[in-house]
Amino acid sequence: GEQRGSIDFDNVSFSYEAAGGDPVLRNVTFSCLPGQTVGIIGSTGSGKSSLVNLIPRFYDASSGTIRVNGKDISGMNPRILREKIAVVPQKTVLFTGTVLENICFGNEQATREEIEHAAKMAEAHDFITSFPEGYDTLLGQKGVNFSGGQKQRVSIARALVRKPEILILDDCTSAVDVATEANIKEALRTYAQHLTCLIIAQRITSVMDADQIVVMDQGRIVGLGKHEELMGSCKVYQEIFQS
Ligand code: DUT
Repeated sequence: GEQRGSIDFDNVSFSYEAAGGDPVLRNVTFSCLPGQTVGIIGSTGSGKSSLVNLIPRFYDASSGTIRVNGKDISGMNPRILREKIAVVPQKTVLFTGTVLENICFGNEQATREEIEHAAKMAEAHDFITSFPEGYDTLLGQKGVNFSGGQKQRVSIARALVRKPEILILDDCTSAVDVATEANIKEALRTYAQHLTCLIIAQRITSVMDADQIVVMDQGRIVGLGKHEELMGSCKVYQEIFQS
């Protein structure tokens, strides 16, 4: 349908404690169209991860409504909801096993072609194939040790091989250099045009070219728009830009 990959937050508040906890999200409202790239930026503790973790229902909102593809997620089966959504977490989790096993984890029916395509989009294929064993390279205790940025790219490939409608990158390109990160975003634009992407980042260059940018401060959205608009209107964004 036409709404594949749309996300709507309507006056969403959230606290980690069921009763009376300090809200970490306050009256969050924004919409994301199918295929859009949305950047999320803000200081540490401002609620960026909490916000995206509500989308696959890792936690449920305390009040307000979240819709995915136009449907209120509070009435959806989390397992079915999560089939559409891939989250690349802040902390990369790779296990002892081959690169191939690590990319396919949770998606063992993926074909070799699908795996290589995902790895190419994540800018991982070239460094993987530069190892003599290629995709059969063993990671972990008895294997090779990838760099932080290489691990993050394997983790992104793992998300892409699932062919999600919504991809959430939770500050998972921090160890990837700016040029490589730009290549990943370009590959996603080219090969996954209908994929909705939410990108949490610390660096402004990671979100500058997004269709819209959500600026978070103390659990609230304090800016919403494109880079140029925010540079003209949002003090918090200007401060991040200058830092
Ligand atoms: N918080 C909890 N419990 C959790 C996770 C976070 O109480 O399991 C609090 C810490 C913080 C607020 O929620 O006061 C928002 O945290 P979040 O991790 O969402 O903020 P962030 O913007 O993603 O911070 P960072 O950039 O450091 O990842």
